[in-house]
Amino acid sequence: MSDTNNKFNITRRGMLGATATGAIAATTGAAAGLLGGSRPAQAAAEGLTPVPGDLDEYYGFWSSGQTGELRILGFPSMRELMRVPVFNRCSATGWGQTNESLKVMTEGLLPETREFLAKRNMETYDNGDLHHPHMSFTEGTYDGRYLFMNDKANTRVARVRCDVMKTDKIIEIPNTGDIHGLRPQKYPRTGYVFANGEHEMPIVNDGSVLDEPEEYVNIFTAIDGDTMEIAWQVMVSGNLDNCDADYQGKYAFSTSYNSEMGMTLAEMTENEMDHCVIFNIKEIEKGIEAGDYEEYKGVKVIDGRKGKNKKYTRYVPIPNSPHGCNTAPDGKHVVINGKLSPTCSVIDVNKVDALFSEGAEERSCIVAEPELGLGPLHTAFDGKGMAYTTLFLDSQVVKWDIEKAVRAYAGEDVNPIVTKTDVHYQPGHNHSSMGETSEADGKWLISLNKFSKDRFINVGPLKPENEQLLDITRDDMPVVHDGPTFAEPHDCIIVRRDLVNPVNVWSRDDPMWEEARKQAEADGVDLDWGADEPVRDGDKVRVYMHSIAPQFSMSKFRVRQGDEVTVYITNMDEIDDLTHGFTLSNHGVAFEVPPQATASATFTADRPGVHWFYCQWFCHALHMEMRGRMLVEPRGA
Ligand code: CUK
Ligand code: CUA
Repeated sequence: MSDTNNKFNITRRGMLGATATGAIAATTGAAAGLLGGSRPAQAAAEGLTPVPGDLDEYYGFWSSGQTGELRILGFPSMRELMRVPVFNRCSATGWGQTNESLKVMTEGLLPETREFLAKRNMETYDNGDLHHPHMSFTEGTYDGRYLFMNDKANTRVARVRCDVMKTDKIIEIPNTGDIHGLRPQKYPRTGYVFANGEHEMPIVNDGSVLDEPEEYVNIFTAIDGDTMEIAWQVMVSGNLDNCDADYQGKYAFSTSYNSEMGMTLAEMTENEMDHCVIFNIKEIEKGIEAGDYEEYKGVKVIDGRKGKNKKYTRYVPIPNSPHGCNTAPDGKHVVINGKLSPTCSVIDVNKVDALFSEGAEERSCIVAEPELGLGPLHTAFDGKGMAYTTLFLDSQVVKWDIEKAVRAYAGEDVNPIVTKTDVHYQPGHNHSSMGETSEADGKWLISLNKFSKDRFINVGPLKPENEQLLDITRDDMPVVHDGPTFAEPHDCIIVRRDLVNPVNVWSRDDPMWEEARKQAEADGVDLDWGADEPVRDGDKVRVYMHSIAPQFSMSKFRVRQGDEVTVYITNMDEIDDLTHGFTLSNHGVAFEVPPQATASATFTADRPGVHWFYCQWFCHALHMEMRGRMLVEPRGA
């Protein structure tokens, strides 16, 4: 097997023969042929897409689970293009260390969290569990403004600006435990970002309650995606898992396991039926307006628990422990994935109005419940009436026909299952190109598999995950690519590239370094060009430098032992891809400074002597020479 060029032959539709095995043999041969001569030319001649140097048709925005970052892939080549630190600290970019990133990471924390962290000598958390990245919508499709994502580990929601692909807001969600499911409102726009609190908590969690289940609640949160402030919360019964919004702007849906509100495994799985909670957005807004809420930690909380006010929520019984929740691009169907049940339950959104009327039958909005296989977790769509569901236990993806499933449920003798493809192994989420929008195009499906087992050479007991690309333009949906990933993408979206338009160079007016701008102004320094000497302010010293390849504007500066030093670097290069960095050796200080950006870090100078700082981003033929010295004069000298 040739392994060097696998990336470039995997998407080669033209080569795919009548069977998937034939295709694999053919593409392997092609890869071997690529090893000599001009690769791009030869690859092009062989009909490979994309050839080296080609740009992808889609952006893939990938979560990274417990790594805490967002990843950007070129899709369908599956080339990893960028990592955007979000909840994690990043050695390369200085995220979690620069003042600019620390502001984003700390300003949205609750006061008690800050206090708690301060006692541990921490400014902020430096880990996160990022499961669900989703883009803002306008009228049912992606609009390229923002990406939103959850942190299950520390109960937060973050936003990434798509113009610069950097995190600009992180907020902690009060009154709840561990944000899991997250989806933006699709219509008319985002609008709200819906976030599920996974683990139930006593609503006043002050240590006085442990074993009184009736004191525990779960919380559904609506965040204003424009301001990143919490609009309202709804108290519900049962753990909230995943969620999605409709294409009408009327309802949101959350899967909910543990309707028993049990604390142990036995208690949690007692009931045959759990439920899907449907939130009536307009009624909740009216309720907030009318003052029908309690305020907890400054947030308006509506009581939508089972058996309470039925205007706000409805509980649709679903077989034991449903997991994924996916609205189909037809704007009509919402698929609730069974997990412990081999079924998916399909809700017709047009029947939800009636569900909210008095005396409605609890399951009257369910129009199909096909039996698909073992462990259905998540469903993707092709926009042509087909659904693709991952079967965790069967290690398969099943393609099924939504309309046939509806007819079968109505009693007709039809089989909705079209085909099943083996994946390797144990798939969690899957996603199709543009599949969660009204513009689903039915070309590609990615299966995010939790286990790779024997699929790659052994790297020790901790194995990579395995992501597999399936061609869904073909009826037999062959797997056309394998790709290992580090811990642990749960979810992703695949976005047509014309919808995403990042800049190449920062704007000097960017709000990201607002604080630096104000400080420079107060110090009478031009932040763009910096100062010739450090600015002393008691024991605080501020060093303003600019960088233009291959030089920093200061080749040396002096501070005194014990000074609190802030170094501000402004990259005055205007050329795209000309990133500099600033590393101060033996001080744990390092960060990126992209073109036309300012970045800063603060540290205590406590080691007398000469310390070199250098640019750690290879920027120029004289990059190694891009350096300078900090002299720390001993106290009392
Ligand atoms: S969850 Cu990971 S497989 Cu957090 Cu979206 Cu279903
Ligand atoms: Cu500037 Cu390397």
